[in-house]
Amino acid sequence: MQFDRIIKNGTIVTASDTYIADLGIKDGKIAAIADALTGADDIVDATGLYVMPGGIDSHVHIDQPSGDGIVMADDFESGTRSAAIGGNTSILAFCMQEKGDSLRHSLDVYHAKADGNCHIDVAFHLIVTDPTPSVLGQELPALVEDGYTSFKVFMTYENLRLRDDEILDTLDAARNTGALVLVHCENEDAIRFLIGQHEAAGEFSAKSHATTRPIAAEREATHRALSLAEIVDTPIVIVHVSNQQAMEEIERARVRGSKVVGETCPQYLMLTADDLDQDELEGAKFVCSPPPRDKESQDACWDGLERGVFDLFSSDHCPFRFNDPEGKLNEKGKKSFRWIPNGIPGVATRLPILFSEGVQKGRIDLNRFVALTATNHAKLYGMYPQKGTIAIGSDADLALWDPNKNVTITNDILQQGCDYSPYEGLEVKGWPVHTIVRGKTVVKDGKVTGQKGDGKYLPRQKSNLVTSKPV
Ligand code: DUC
Ligand code: ZN
Ligand code: ZN
Repeated sequence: MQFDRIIKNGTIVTASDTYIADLGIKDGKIAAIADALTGADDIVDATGLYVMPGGIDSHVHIDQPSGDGIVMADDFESGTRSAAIGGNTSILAFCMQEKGDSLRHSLDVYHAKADGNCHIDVAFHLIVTDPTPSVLGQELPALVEDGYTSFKVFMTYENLRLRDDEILDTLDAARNTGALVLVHCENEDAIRFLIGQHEAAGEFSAKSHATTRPIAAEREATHRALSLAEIVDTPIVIVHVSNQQAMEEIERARVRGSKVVGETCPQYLMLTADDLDQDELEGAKFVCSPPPRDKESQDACWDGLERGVFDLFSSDHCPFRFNDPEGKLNEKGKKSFRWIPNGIPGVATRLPILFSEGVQKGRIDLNRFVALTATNHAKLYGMYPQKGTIAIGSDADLALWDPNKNVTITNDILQQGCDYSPYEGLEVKGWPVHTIVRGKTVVKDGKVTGQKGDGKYLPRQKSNLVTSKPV
């Protein structure tokens, strides 16, 4: 047979085009795009469906150490299963360096967790918490050559954050090695000051998570990160942007000539600080950093997606079970917001939310949807054109969308390790009914048809932002 499989009569959508055609798949790759293809026993009828590149979620935390007695709700099996349910075919997960450990050791630990356990393809960003001369001067260059071409640094969390001199050293190492740096921008000293004030005033409930991490703390750190990157003359990614003022910092840096990419996430479109201000325990479900803001900030983030302030729409999936002593309601977390683990689940709901709220409501078109959820991630993180598009020679990573399928989000359909979704009860129009990884259907009509091990580890090229290669 000429092909292993043909996807027939679908409407193919890429970041630039929308057209009806058949796709021929051979050995996990797209081998032909044409009208009326024949030459396969396995035919998938995609009449009335959109055939899109599978989602690439480039901001996912899985099985990450999260403090004494706290355990993340997803391992690589459940996290990638849930990602596939939501139409994703690749994720970039974070591999966190624990202080004192080498980056190589950290990667060995994460590979042991992930390899053979994933339903979809996985790559790693590193999180650098201990930027010693040997980490920056020796390990990092070798790891970039090995395909670990991006890493994140934190400006917040006492045990994770880097100080400005360390950030400068790290950005400089990135510039020298061709790595791309992602920055979590919140001012730790300001947050600690505010936590002290809240505790002195006897304010311990979840809503204080939002008031101790105000917009000014995010704006200031965003400005500082952009300034430090400008001083070193290296590109950066500002992740999980929540509001207009941080967006303005990104736009101003671009006007000055900086190469900067902005990312936002569903929580900044769909949630507000009021969600934390429910019953003091229920509010814990919505604790994430930066915190969700207000209606005005939601509108600003939508505007940023439409205008191109943001090139990336990621989930920042960071799941902790709610009703669990190892999760949100751990003993200390029940008593103070300060001990509620930061992060919410979202890898399965990212795409349906943007499709329903963005495409169906006329805020963005289908091609922008694909760019924001797949193509831009592949280009920025060195996976294009193997991933992130529908073209001859690319991996046959596809999500087939029924634009008319109405779904009410409930936690059970997401098949994740978490015991809740922040979006339970949300009605969405449009759902990925078929997820295909390198030619194999791993989810069909909400049922997992693949198995763990279908997903492979993905080494990556350097970012197009670093190499300035046209793509
Ligand atoms: N930063 C993230 O990127 N994810 C979850 C928590 C955090 O602080
Ligand atoms: Zn972060
Ligand atoms: Zn994150």
